Amino acid sequence: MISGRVVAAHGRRFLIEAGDRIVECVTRGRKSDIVCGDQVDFEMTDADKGVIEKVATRKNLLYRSDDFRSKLIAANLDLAVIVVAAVPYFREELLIRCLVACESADIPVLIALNKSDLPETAALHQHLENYVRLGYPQITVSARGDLSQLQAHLNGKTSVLVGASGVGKSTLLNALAPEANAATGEISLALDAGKHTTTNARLFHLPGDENNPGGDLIDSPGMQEFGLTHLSQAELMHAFPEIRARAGECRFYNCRHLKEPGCAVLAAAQAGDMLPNRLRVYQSLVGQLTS
Ligand SMILES: Nc1nc2c(ncn2[C@@H]2O[C@H](COP(=O)(O)OP(=O)(O)OP(=O)(O)O)[C@@H](O)[C@H]2O)c(=O)[nH]1
Ligand SMILES: [Mg+2]
Ligand SMILES: [Zn+2]
Repeated sequence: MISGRVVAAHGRRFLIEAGDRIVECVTRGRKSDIVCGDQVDFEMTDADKGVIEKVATRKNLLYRSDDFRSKLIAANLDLAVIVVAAVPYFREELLIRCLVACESADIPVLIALNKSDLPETAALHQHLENYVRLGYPQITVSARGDLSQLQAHLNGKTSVLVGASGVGKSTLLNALAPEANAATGEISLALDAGKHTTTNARLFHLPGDENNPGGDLIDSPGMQEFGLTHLSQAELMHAFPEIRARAGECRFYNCRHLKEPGCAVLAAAQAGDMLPNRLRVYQSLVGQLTS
């Protein structure tokens, strides 16, 4: 049996890195819940092919889910870099849902506002100050400029780039990891929307030097939605720092912060101490649990 790490997942075929070798592996039977970043044991079945026998227990797993299935993104992460951009558009609900998923999976996050070279970015930069106040580290970068600040956050870690399509995840990766060559696409101007250029998650090594150890960076396909049907009400409440901080201040001990009288969370929102969009997303997530 050989041990290795999953560096790419294409349906039920996986690329496993073992030492300096890359082996294409399949799974036994119909098992397919293996993801980029997984540590696995496999058996060779051919000169350059193998079959995965065992997946090691994960430190954490980032995934989305709808009513029908889970969509695994990456496992064993030290950091999730949530990439946002003002162009083609900023989707705040997607950011909020990514943050909730990372909070509940215990994955540290970094919000990376990309495309700082574009004039549209300034207003978004200001808006994202709200997230800094919530305790989320944030940096502003341009994939076409100096990335040393981002690099510093990635040093020695396994990180994943997540976010909407067209925000520049693959462009950032290409700038950081010369080996990557991930396809980056021109935005379809006609639709004013990002094209889905990346179709599969893929792990790349970041070069290090005498001052930094490099790291590993996983590129992931852009998403339109981030389903969170796997989270319970308690997990949802805990995943919002501004709600978590007010736990116990509501009149009712089992307050769901929807429209209960004496609710400290609703009072905070009323007073401008919670972003309306965040309250709205929280309430719609909790509402879906009970409907
Ligand atoms: N002006 C500007 N354009 C950028 C920057 N980073 C990326 N882009 C452009 O944004 C477009 C989309 O970039 P991608 O890297 O393909 O975006 P992505 O997030 O990987 O998209 P998906 O793979 O679909 O999820 C491309 O046309 C890039 O050239 C940036 O910092 N500034
Ligand atoms: Mg991409
Ligand atoms: Zn309440």
